[in-house]
Amino acid sequence: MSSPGMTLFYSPSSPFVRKVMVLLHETGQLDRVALQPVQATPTTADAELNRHNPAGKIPALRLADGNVLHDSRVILDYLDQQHVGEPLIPLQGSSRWRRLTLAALADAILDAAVLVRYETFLRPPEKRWEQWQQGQQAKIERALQQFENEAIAELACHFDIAAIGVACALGYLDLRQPQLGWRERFPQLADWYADVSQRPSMQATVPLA
Ligand SMILES: N[C@@H](CCC(=O)N[C@@H](CS)C(=O)NCC(=O)O)C(=O)O
Repeated sequence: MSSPGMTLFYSPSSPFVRKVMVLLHETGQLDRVALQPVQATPTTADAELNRHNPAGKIPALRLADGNVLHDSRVILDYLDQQHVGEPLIPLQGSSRWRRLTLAALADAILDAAVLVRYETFLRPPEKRWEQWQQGQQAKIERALQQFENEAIAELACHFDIAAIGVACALGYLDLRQPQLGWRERFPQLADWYADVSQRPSMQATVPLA
């Protein structure tokens, strides 16, 4: 086993970090990356992380030469170019733009769900804004509806950048919004997720609260 040359600023509960971890598993690159645990929220600063990523967000990936990559989309693109197997991000053509668009919609679920988490967990109750939270939930539900109605066959054909994003988004909803009941409303997505969540890469990265 080679010694890790890269360092991933990491939390076991972050769904954005999970996407990176799943890709590392899927492409056989786990032993190239050391994990550096970080507590990142808008109200808890980590000085080292902030120096590397002024946005103060994880994941960030420090390369062997000291350069740091962020955010998760850039890291996934970089890591996907560091292995010899079939790329998980199509290199060109219409499939590249379609798969990246599906992955971006999965990220939009995560952006909204992480903001809802901060609103309900970090923000003092007297400062919460119900309508704003409902607006974030509506983004999540519209995105799930679109995956259910228009993208199941595409997700099922290849466990790539798009499928990894959607799988990590669903895993995060299970962690933070177990009351959502998305499986009843989006049964095709539920069947697809039941299947992909058996993959070793998904099993090994189940988020910890
Ligand atoms: N667009 C970023 C989002 C990353 C993100 O929101 N990460 C969360 C953890 S799940 C974070 O670091 N939050 C800290 C903050 O918002 O200050 C990406 O794709 O990496």
